[in-house]
Amino acid sequence: HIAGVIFDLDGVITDTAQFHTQAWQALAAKLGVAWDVSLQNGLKGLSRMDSLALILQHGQLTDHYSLAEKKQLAAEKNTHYLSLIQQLTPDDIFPGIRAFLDELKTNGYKISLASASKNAPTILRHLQLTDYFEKIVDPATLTHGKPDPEIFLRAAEIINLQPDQCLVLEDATAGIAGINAAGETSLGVGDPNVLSAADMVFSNTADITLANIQHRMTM
Ligand code: B16
Ligand code: MG
Repeated sequence: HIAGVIFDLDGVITDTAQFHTQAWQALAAKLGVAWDVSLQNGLKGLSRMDSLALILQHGQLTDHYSLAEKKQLAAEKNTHYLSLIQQLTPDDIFPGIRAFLDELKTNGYKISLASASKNAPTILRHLQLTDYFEKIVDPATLTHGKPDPEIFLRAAEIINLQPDQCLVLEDATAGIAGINAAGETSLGVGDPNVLSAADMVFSNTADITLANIQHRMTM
C-alpha cells in the first residue's frame, strides 16, 4: 500500500512553466530559433541542459556552439528565469495543493520532492512550502534526467520507501514514463489525453484529495 507521496514541482505545485517558457523563448528568439507548441511541451520536465539541447536541435544549431558556449547560454536563461520567479508568493500555489499536503501530513504519509529543477529550494521558499518536504532530491547528483526513472527511485529511497509504496504527482509525459518505469504509481496532473500513460489523471489540482485518490485505487 501507499506510504509516501512524491511531488514534481513545476506544473504540479505551481506554474513555473510559464516563467521557464518566457525565459527560453527570449533565448530562442535571440538565437533565431522558431518557437512552437510542440517545442514548448517537449521542454516540460527536461533538465536545463537537455532543454537547451532540444531548442538548439529545433533550430538545427546543435553543432553551432561549444560546450562552454552552451553553458553560458543556459546560465543566461537561468539568470532571466531567477529574476522572473522572484515574484512568486504563496498565492501562486495551485488550488488544493496546500490542503493536500496538510492532509498527507495529518495521515502520516512521507513526502519528498522529485523536481529536475536546481531552483526548487528557492521556489519552495517563495511559496512557503519548504517545511512539508522531509527530503528533496538534489538534481545535481543525478546521472540521467527524466524520462529516466532515476529521480523517482531516489525520491523513494530518501524517505526509506520501496517504489511500490509511492504515489507520484507529475505533469510531464517524460515524468510519467519515468514513474512507471520506476514501478511507482503515477498521478498525472493535466490533460488526460496527453497523460494517458498515467495510472490516474486529475485535470484540476483542487480535486486531488486522499478520498478521490482512494476512489481510484486502494491506498
Ligand atoms: P532549472 P520539474 C523542471 O522541473 C521543469 O519542468 C523544466 O522545464 C526545467 O527545465 C527543469 O525543471 C530544470 O529547471 O533550470 O530550474 O534547474 O517539472 O521537474 O519540477
Ligand atoms: Mg513538472
